[in-house]
Amino acid sequence: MAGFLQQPPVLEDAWASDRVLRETLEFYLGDPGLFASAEGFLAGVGRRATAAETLALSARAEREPPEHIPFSPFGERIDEIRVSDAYVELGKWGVEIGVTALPYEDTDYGDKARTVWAALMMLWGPSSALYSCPIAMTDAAARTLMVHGTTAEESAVVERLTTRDVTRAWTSGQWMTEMTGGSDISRTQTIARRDSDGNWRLYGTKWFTSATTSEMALTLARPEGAEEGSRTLAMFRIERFLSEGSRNNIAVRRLKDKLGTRSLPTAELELKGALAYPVGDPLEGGGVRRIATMLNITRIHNALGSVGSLARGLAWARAYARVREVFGRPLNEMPAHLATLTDIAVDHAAALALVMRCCELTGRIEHGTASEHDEAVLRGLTPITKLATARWAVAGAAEAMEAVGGVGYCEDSTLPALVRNTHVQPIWEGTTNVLSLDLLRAAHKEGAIDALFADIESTTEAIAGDQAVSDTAAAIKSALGELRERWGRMGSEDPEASARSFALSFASTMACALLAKQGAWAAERGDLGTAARAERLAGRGLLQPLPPSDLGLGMDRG
Ligand code: UCC
Repeated sequence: MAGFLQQPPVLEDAWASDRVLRETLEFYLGDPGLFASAEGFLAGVGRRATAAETLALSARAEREPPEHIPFSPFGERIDEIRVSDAYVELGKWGVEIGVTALPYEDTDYGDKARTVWAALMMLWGPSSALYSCPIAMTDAAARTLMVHGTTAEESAVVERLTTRDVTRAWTSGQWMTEMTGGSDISRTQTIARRDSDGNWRLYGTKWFTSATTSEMALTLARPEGAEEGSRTLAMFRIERFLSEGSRNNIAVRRLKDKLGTRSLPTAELELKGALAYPVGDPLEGGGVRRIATMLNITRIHNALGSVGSLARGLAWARAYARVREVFGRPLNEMPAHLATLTDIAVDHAAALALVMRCCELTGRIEHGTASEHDEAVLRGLTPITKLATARWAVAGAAEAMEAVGGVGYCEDSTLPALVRNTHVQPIWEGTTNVLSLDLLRAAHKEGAIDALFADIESTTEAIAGDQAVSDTAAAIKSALGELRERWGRMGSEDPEASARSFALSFASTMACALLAKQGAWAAERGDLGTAARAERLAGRGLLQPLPPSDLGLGMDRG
């Protein structure tokens, strides 16, 4: 029977087809020689990221979820977690191309290494079948041990976490969440007890431990006898196996049955006197402050994951629009459809701008070239970037699935997995509200809001006279005026209810300023795309509605 057969969409080369990513990297590097050198290897990664074999590995990892084997055939407790070899292979590829190593290597990129690395993550991440999760925690643990560690053992661990040699490479987990709270860490119940031989042992239950096959983790525990609250918690390094190869006293209660991230093991663990090594003096407390170093890096990884979801969703939607015909016209010529894809593209560019700025500042801090202003900006920019990009990604992934129609709703299109996996973004490493409250903490403790205001204002001033973006600059200025007023009002009332609306508005305004600056630069080189994206972002409105005045309505008490 000769009938209609839809030509399948084919994903394009992830680097060669992503003009926005290439332009953004070139802009942030600010040096054609460095860009050419980065492009030399990113082009190869981009080709492989969307090659049929890689996509097949990704899809197989999604179909082969981890398995918990509690006992050996003869009844010995082994608590083995088996993961798909496709997932492992995608991880090895990542380690070899430097997803954990590049920021720590001595390269010509200097303090721009994080920027090049961000582009690398944009290419590898969406095809990694969530191996990006252990990589996030590995990178963050390495940085945390470099900042807070002092011992030779800690340096040796950092070397394992940052090597490209897959035969020696370790990954790290982050065991923080307990049944008492994922957000409120002060309620941590795990106790650290010191043995007569001076070793520390941990007793407690960790309720969400992702990438549980990692060789080590950083975790929090309360030294026995220490006061309640978060200040007394200490940070520990813990390894799954002891030096002689036997298992540490860690039992796997069960694997979580999650909406998405199915290729990735997330377990509940019982620490039954597990040997652990304090990072710093555990009796001093300060564990939350120390593990916050880790959180700030994983939050940037989270944002990279969100940009990756937007990029991959958009790539599928574009691929489909190129081959699909409707009402006698190619789908990619239908104005309604193009308007929808344009708004996903604007969100993608905005999210990419925010995360690139975070990586630029992180690179400076890591290389000792950051100013105090840079540090304060990054402290505020990290939570708003994480919270806003996650929300944009959830909306964008759903929109991309809709753009592929009924086939997009079917598992074998891979779009349902994209949508499921993207839904974890606003949840892991702090929800939208928790991060909005973190912005308030950063404002009060580290002057982050003042630094962010100053940063956006100086960026906007610098481009106000540039014809390609002058209207956008005026819109940013007006949003900034309103944001300053709102911030002033928040100082005289309880700011918590307004925190979310304020943080989301700040994120859009900051993203718009960054895009406008990049757009002005690109316009001089003859490309008006980014200026147009910035204009569209501003045209959609940079400010969120104020919070409801009657908070009782949420609980039906109004
Ligand atoms: O539970 C989770 C699992 C979700 C499901 C995952 C499934 C699959 C995953 C797939 C992955 C791909 S995720 C939830 C993880 N939990 C969090 O993200 C924590 C959220 N909570 C927070 O962020 C809180 O704000 C805390 C815990 C960081 C702080 O709470 P406290 O107890 O109120 O602490 P303080 O007193 O405000 O802060 C303690 C110290 C202070 O410094 P000092 O001691 O010098 O005064 C703070 O300034 O820590 C400092 N601090 C920070 N410093 C707090 N946050 C930060 C920060 N972000 N940066 C720098």
